[in-house]
Amino acid sequence: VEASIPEPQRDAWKKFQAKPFVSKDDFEKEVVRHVETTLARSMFNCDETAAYAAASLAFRDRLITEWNRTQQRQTFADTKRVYYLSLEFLMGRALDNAMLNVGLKNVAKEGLSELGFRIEDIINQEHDAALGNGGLGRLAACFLDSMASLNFPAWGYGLRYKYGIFKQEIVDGYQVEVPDYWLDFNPWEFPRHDIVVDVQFYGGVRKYQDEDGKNVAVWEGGEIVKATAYDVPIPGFNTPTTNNMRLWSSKAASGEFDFQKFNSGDYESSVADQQRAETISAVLYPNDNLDRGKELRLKQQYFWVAASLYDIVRRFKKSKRAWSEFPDQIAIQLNDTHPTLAIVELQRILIDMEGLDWDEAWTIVTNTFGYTNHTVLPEALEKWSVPLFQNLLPRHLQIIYDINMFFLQSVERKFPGDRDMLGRVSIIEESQPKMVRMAYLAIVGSHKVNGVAELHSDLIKTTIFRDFVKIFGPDKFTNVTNGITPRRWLHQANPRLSELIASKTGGLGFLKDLNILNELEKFADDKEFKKEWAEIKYANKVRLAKYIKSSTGVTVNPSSLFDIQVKRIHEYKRQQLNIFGVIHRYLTIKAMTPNERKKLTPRVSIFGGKAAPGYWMAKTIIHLINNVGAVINKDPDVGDLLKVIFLEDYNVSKAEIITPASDISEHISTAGTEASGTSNMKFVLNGGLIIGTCDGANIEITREIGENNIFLFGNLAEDVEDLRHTHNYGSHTMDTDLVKVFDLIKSNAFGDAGAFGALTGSIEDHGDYYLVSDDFHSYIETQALVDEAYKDQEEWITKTILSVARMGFFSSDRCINEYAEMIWNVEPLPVEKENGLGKEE
Ligand code: CR1
Repeated sequence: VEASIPEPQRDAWKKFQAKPFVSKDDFEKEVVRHVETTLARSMFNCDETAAYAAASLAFRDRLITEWNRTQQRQTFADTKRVYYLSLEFLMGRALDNAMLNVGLKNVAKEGLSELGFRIEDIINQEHDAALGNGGLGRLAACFLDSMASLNFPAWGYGLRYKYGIFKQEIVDGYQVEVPDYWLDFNPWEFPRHDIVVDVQFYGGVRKYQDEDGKNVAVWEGGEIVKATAYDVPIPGFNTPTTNNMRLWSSKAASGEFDFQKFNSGDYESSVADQQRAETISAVLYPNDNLDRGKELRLKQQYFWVAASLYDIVRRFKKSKRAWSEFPDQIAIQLNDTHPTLAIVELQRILIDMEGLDWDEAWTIVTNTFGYTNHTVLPEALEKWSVPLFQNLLPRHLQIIYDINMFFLQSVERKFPGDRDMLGRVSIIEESQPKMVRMAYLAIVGSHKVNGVAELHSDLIKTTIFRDFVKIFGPDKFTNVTNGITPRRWLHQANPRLSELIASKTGGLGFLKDLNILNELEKFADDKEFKKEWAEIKYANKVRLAKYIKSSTGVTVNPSSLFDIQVKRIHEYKRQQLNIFGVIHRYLTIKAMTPNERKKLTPRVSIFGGKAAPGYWMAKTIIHLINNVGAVINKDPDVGDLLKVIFLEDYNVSKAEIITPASDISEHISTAGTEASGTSNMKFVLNGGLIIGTCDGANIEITREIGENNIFLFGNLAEDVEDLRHTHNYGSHTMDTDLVKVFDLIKSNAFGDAGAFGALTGSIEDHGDYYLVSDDFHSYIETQALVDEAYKDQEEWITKTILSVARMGFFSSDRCINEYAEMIWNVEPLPVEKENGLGKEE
């Protein structure tokens, strides 16, 4: 820790050291000060926006004081640190989370009330930080929360996109994308104008032998872009530990060259350079589980990786340790293949800049990195064309070729003469053009590779990475089943449920040790407890019903069964199966007598999620859902028996309202396609049951909560391949109920059927890759079981209590402890609680 103030003057500093506020009065004082000074408003001129800004600034100041202390403590302790590299961090809102994690939400609530505001209104002013697409980005956010809460010395590294995931509007039933400019006012970030890294692109490589006969490679020419650091404090729950998320923003290097251009009157092109550089961190690619191979994306990846590694290496070099100690001090986790270039960059730094031998460097590299795979979908596996690489990162391409050569030599030694194997596992795919297979590079350059749920981790070992298990042995491959932070997804999203649980389990301890939820089992048949439990669910449904009314105009009855599917729209996640099921239900209702209708369980089918802007089929599914809703919601024969809602612009803050309000949620991917899923965990933790396929984490959820408490249906992963084969080469007979659904669509009942031809055609005529027809019958039957089960409310409530009681395993704290032990080999840095910090509410 650098300290520039000499000893004699330090007393004055100590005396006036920042003191984080603890009391209501001090909080109010801070708010008023920020309104008057930071926001430059005159007294009494404060609307909700300004009150949000001031309250956030007050909390930010508090977090940053703790952040400084945490960084000092961690530097002083000099223990191993974790760096979590993720191109996405889907953080959502920060104020509510900050208040809860430091244990001062009640203080803030009373303080704001004295100043004339309701805390909910203030919290609602905040714009989501939406630097992610879906599960992968939200997982990174949950992990940051857990690492801080468990006192791990850990940093997140990412990109500071100017535009996060687009805002979704629904116009005439269609998705329209609107840019998400979120940085207008962001009190949670600290620009670090003193932390700037030069990142090089393009140019060429000059090779020569130095006096000692050593081969030297110099990467020269090309262009330089500047990376500026923006730091975001990450508060742990009930601990002073406040970790860091460092996001990089790009800017043109304003070197002499630009200056010359500018002076010589070439103003336009100097501005163009500036803009081109700023484009790098301008926008998040809006694809979930899809790789489009665009050059700008590769530029983003290298920009972020180069800046982060420079930062990490610089910090290490200050410790003056030997290079061999690098992996004892640093663990770097690659969140999917997006940061795989970090492997190559570290090797380049060690051999080209620091002069280490190849082997010495490679040992350090492989002991430093761990790689998490998040998908088996072929269209999501990253590959970059060799010519593109050659142009943008010429030195890196050479190093990749060398890594590949040494790797293939070792394979050859192990499997002599197996040329097929060499071709299959080569990091370079011999296609036209040649491609760099990033997942293979990530495996070869890491010491551990993990999947995100048991089935998924088994699948990668037996399918896409089979050969690598033979080469490296099975111990290199492991599983860490995903989890979620109970702080945001229970305490923050469902405060009443959290309070009830706290009252029965002796306080908020369950938020740090989620297995304490087990104690709820003994209340599963407790009349009084069940009543309160049910009241809370009902209140959460009323809250969602109000939101539905205000956002869509549709009135829904909170006593109906709320059936929710919210996640990115994707054919493999099968929202089409759900909406076809809804249409089937509609047909059934229409065919019923009034007496029969009386016996039916009324349902509200709620959908939400974004489609990637270029994913036509996903957009068609959204269109169909909206058109079906428009017809059903105004059909007098149906009334309250069925309502269909599409919630616009699903995001983290909306998930906090939606998740606690479900009775049943849908996790119905084609078996073997959803690596884990994490919203399944959120819904069960909030007292909802799920209908799902035997896929991803659904399987482990079933094991934990018991198969009586979940509605499973559909074909198994092991049978998918054969079924697809039959579709394509045998006979493909459509499910008869699904045919009726398609007939209704084709009768233009939901608008011009031509609009949905590609969707129905993909199932009827083009092989039904996602097995919609194969699973339809089982899905419909299982939904009927849900209807029946819901009629017995006593039994239903018992099921939900038992399920919540058994969800302890799915805390992201458990995941982080597993990563720490099996992959990172790091220990937490315990902290003494300081005065007034981490108080429980
Ligand atoms: C998976 O599709 C999983 C998350 C987080 C996604 C989802 O099932 O829960 O990762 N994969 O592990 C992904 O985005 C690029 O791959």
